[in-house]
Amino acid sequence: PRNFNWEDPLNSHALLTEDERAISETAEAYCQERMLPRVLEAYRNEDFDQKIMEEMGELGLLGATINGYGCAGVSNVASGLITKAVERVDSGYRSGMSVQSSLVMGGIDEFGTQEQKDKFLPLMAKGKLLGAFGLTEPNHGSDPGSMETVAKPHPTKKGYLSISGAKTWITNSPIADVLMVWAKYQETGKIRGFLIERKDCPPGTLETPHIKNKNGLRASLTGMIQLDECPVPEANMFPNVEGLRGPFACLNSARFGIAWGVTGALEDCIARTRTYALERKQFNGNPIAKYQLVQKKLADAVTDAAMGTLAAIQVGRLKDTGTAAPEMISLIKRENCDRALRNARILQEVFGGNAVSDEYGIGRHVANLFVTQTYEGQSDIHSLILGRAITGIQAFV
Ligand code: TGC
Ligand code: FAD
Repeated sequence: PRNFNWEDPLNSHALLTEDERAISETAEAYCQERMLPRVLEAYRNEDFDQKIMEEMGELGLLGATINGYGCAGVSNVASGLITKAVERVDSGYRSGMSVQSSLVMGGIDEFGTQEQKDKFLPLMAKGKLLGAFGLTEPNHGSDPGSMETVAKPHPTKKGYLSISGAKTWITNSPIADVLMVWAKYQETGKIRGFLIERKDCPPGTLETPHIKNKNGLRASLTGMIQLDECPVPEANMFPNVEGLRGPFACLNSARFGIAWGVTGALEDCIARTRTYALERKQFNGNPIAKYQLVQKKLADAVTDAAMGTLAAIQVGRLKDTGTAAPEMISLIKRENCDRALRNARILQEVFGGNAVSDEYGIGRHVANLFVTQTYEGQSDIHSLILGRAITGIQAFV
């Protein structure tokens, strides 16, 4: 039978369970009906509507792979499908969700004490408490191991640590209630994770200034985290994880999510370009979709989106069985982000001058996809992670 579907050319749908299909349909319906109508204004005004997190919470889309605490406990593939639905609308909305779900809730679920889990996870699952993840610093992005933020015993408050330092480019930081900050613990010199609650910080010890005028990811809020001898209870430190393994374990899930999400953004670029190319006529009244050069652009993009989806499903299945190596996640994060960005840039050409109008959506995806290629390990850094695994020689320093 000739059942080729350009929207799912390799029939990845056939690899999904009934539950995964149902979750995907729920997420896609919410995103298309409720999120999409808001994105143009949000992007123009650099405005993130916090209600979106609560709406996602009501639908069970936050921290979806976590078992218990009001979370859905779904497969990694199902969570990838949710991410893809959100990023089909906008990478910025997916960013807000990734930080909440994969980085902060995922980190608390993996490394938190029972008290920390009980306190934060149920409210975060409902989107009523918002999280941020602070690893990157002004002088240390690709190399977080050299971070300068430090946690030392508090000089006056017993049972408290004092944290000082600056984090930058932090998604959600201007509005986050709980900030997961990674700092060097002075006693051992090792990196440890801390949960800093905004409401408990005395004035002047925590500032989270908004980084404005971004030229990508404008529907997501980004800021700094500035800590000046901020008192943090010792009970808010993750007890049993030290070194970079802590933040990188959180990043494994978030990077996996990005590999899924960007295929959603690319698929939206494909659908928008196809519609435009069929409607726009040039030379003898022909739709530009008739011209081979335009068709090749679509063929390349559809091929890369299909391959990216299959690879993400495979890694998701391995992740469910606990057998996904971090290098596999680096492989799909790098490849899917690079391909999505490259194809989106080329598809943008099909819109001619209209590509410059934000009404067409394609320019927004291109600007966003640059950021996806940069954060959570820039693509060249993932090349070096893979190169190290292939050769046994590390090339970072
Ligand atoms: P290296 O020697 O490679 O590793 C140090 C320790 O960490 C362990 N480890 C991992 N553990 C779990 N999962 C992983 N993926 C891991 N990778 C490494 C490793 O076993 C070792 O453990 P131990 O116990 O022996 O100490 O460390 P390195 O300093 O040489 O690392 C180099 C490099 C380049 C790989 C790493 O620093 C890196 O990945 N850099 C990229 C930085 C990054 O991804 N930043 C992300 C910031 S968060 C963010 O961008 C959120 S955006 C969210 C959004 O808005 O969507
Ligand atoms: P640099 O590390 O200075 O790198 C600059 C360039 O040099 C890159 O191309 C890099 O690949 C290259 N390079 C660096 N070292 C090497 C090397 N050894 N070999 C070859 N090339 C190299 N961080 C968080 O902690 N939490 C967040 O929520 C968060 N959200 C973000 C949101 C946005 C919108 C953005 C833009 C960033 C966000 N980040 C966040 C930060 C992001 O993770 C960093 O920007 C990223 O890790 C790169 O670090 P850097 O910007 O310092 O670049």
